Amino acid sequence: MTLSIRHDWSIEEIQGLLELPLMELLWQAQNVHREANPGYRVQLASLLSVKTGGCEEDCAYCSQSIHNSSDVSAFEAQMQVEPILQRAKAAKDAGADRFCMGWAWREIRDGAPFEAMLEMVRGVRAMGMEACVTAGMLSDHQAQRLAAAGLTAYNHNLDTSPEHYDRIISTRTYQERLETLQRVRQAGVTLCCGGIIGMGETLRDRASMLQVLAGMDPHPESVPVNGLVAVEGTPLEGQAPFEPLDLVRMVATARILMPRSRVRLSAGRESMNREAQILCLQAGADSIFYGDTLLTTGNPDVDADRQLLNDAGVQAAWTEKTALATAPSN
Ligand code: SAM
Ligand code: DTB
Ligand code: SF4
Repeated sequence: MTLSIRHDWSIEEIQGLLELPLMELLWQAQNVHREANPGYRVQLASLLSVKTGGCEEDCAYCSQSIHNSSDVSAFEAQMQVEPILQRAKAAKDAGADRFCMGWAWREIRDGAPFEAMLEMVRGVRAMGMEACVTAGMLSDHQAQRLAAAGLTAYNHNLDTSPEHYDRIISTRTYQERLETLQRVRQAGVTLCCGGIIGMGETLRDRASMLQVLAGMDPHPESVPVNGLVAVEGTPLEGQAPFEPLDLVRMVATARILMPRSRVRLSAGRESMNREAQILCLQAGADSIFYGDTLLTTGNPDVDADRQLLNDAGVQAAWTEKTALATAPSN
């Protein structure tokens, strides 16, 4: 089978995939996944919050917004490069292949914390790991400096569909998100861009978000699929839990739409049983966040994840895939 890479999916086509009988959807996703990822390798990415809380944006799901009243402990290590690199080394020793660092900022500002960020990126790359940063909006010049420091990927999510977006965030527009992504792409850094389910969106919203992602050329090299972690103190704290099989469907559909991207099974695994997580791997997820915490919330512990991968019969992947996905299609 030759994988066809398309950027012109309609919302109806994508919704049609999301609505397929589960077995049929899994079969289609499996065919794509086996071709794109022989051997079912899964990338292990560790996540660390370098600057926690105090963010000016009002994202309704986020514990770190000043507009919400969640209790997050401020881990102020943004100027301290060494402790962060020690955490990166520990992640590498535990088997991680990618180290992702988060700053709860509306946008990056120039100055000492940004210089420290560049040092952290250089240090992680020098250890032989991929380095990913998520820190809000940035300028062209900042994107270029991150690229020069060796940054592998910049994470900036769409979060939801353009239609549902206004119910989730008011302080930053969808268009601003797309412009940030464009700046990252132009600087030659790969994109990590995905979204969240379980925030009261419709099936059409899910299809619409996937359409924006699949419409990007090239596709984002990494597509995180998050299930909402309903954090106390956020406007979404009372949201009904997402249905794990819906996350399986999102992963499978993302895999069909973006055959060569890494589809990253991200937040929400703590509210899924092992079998649902294994279904996500079967549906085409080829990366997980690995380590006991995400940014401010929990994640399955390392031993449980080793056991999970072992029981699923999949191996950890190494870095060769990012380069493959970066090549523009046709
Ligand atoms: N300020 C940066 C930004 O928004 O780009 C930094 C990190 S932000 C926390 C990264 C992403 O994590 C968000 O865009 C969102 O998709 C996801 N996320 C944050 N809180 C979440 C939650 N409670 N449940 C699920 N996903 C979440
Ligand atoms: C992404 O899409 N998910 C990760 C990563 N990118 C930065 C973050 C998940 C955060 C979950 C909530 C928390 O721990 O605060
Ligand atoms: Fe700030 Fe990012 Fe949280 Fe939004 S998701 S409030 S931008 S840290």
